[in-house]
Amino acid sequence: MADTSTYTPPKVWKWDAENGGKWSSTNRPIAGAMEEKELPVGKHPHQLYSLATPNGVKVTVMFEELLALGKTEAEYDAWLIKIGDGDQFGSGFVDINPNSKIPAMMDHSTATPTRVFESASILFYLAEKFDAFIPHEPSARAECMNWLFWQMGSAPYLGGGFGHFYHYAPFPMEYPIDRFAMEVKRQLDVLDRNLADRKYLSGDEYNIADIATYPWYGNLVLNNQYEAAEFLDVASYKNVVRWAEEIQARPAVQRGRRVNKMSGPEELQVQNRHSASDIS
Ligand SMILES: N[C@@H](CCC(=O)N[C@@H](CS)C(=O)NCC(=O)O)C(=O)O
Repeated sequence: MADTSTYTPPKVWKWDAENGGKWSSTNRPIAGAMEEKELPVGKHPHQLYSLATPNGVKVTVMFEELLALGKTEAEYDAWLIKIGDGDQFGSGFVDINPNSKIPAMMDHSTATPTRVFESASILFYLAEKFDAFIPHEPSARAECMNWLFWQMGSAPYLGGGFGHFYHYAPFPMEYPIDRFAMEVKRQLDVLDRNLADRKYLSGDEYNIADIATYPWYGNLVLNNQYEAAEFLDVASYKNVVRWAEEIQARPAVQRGRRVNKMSGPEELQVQNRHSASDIS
């Protein structure tokens, strides 16, 4: 690899707010609220504040799956959080998620409202609350959690690593693209080997491990994000492609993908969702 770097790190890192990257207007090295801003509250028990990124879609798919199963008490209002405009730094949002990242949820059906942040924490909370999409038997439950936690630990290499440098960075850089492409291909191979003799990630049943993993790795192999299908030769991960196609065909997944969406064809966007009829 050619040594093309002209950058020498200073003794102490300093924030360059104008570094020009895709997210430079919102990325910052400090936490906490930047402005007073209350969040709206709708009439349903669950108030979701989110955006249809892979982490956001996990939760809207979960809600739509629960409703499709007939769990009417899983009704929810989904409010759009525009992370490009900095909505995640408003005081109301930070009260729910001190980490200032979507998705975040309030459950108003508990004695005092319960805040839930981190996508896997929300999936687990809803799975336990509605006794759905999580196995009961201890070994099966452990295997489900293995893959759920695998996803949470792995996807940052795909999104923050590979996706950032391949798709969003202001110019192509060989070293990080090479490093993260190698890791993402290794992860796809992990998934592919696991799915060789299993229908779903943790066995025969579709559950929160699949719901968490599809929006990242499913969308990647179906070329729905980063336009990297050819670069990563995703077609060679045949079991992952089979699994992703099957999940993508589920009506609840089709519905969940559209909630809090603010890009793509306008007729597919449901920026705020308050009832089933909002998704035509
Ligand atoms: N580990 C978190 C990650 C959430 C996350 O990274 N959310 C991104 C969108 S996918 C976000 O809100 N970014 C806004 C920001 O970084 O300011 C989860 O799974 O909930």
